[in-house]
Amino acid sequence: MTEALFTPLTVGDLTLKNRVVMAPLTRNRAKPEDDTPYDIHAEYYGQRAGAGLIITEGTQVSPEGKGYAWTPGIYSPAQVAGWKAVTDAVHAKGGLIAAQIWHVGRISHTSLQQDGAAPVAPSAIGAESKTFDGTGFVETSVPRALTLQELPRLVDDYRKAAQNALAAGFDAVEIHAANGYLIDQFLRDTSNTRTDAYGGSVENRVRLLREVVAAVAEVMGAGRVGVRLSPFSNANNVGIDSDTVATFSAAIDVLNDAGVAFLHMVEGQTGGPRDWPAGALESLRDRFTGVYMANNGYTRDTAIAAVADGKADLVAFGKLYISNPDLAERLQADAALNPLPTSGLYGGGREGYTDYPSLSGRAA
Ligand code: 8OZ
Repeated sequence: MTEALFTPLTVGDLTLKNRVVMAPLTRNRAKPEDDTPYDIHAEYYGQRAGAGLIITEGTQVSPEGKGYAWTPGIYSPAQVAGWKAVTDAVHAKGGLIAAQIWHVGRISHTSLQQDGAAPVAPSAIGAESKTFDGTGFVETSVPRALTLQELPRLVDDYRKAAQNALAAGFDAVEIHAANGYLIDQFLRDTSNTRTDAYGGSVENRVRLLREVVAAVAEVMGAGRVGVRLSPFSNANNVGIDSDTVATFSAAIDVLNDAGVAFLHMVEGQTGGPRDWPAGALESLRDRFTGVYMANNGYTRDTAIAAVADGKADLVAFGKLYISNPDLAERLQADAALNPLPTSGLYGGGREGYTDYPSLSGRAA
């Protein structure tokens, strides 16, 4: 049964060498002037190429999509060049890597926006959440509601991000539709009170997701697209939808209709308890017709059991990948894991980033 986690799997157009995925991890180390990845990003991701698939940290599709200091973008030529070095490093070590494309919506601050503009969101409702502006944690700014006329531009930003991901050599794209960021804000009736074609009914609230998935799939091919959802999470104080199963069933139907390769599911509260109403997660998981990637609090034992029992096709590990560059190899060997770090998570350079030892005792 142990082997279940370490056997290859075809995921859309890709063949993963094992079922261990490196989950997206925001580390706030991009070049401050232009949100470009450094050479240490290439080193960091290259060290982790033993995963069946790496999913990058969230990378903003536009300056407007930025919500934290020092997160990387994927909209400029310099950013594409920086990411090309990353994908080259991963491919040189036999790995596969997907770009997670991200727009934070209202989880931002005017100081992070061009000309100090208000962040954008489906509705002008503040999140009562915090973000990091480069000096400390600050309350997120009250957003302005996107107009109906500018939504095609927004979809286009995702399309361009996918084109850039392709140009940068990524094997796939994961659309970030989780954790209370822009697409999740559109999905839920707590953060979306629009009265036009993008709000109100469930069909309307999934419309932006449908259009973004279509645009990205047109560029990448649906077999190279995944989507991350977190239906049961109140991350970034997004608010729990009044009918989570109905809303997210419709979201999953969007993914099924488009034939995307994988659904990346945050099971329960992001980084917290694996809680959901009885049967709700299972009904969403069973509804999806593609490859199901489970995430949130998995250990070696629970991951092996989930794959062996058919409850997951892939398991994404976040925290464990921070200090264990060779996590997949360690899990397979049932080797000891490096302890989780308590500092160096967000911001800084090599320290706490590329200096964790692999099994051989050297930095990977
Ligand atoms: C931690 C810090 C900042 C952003 C997410 C992109 O939760 C994030 C994130 C996580 O999806």
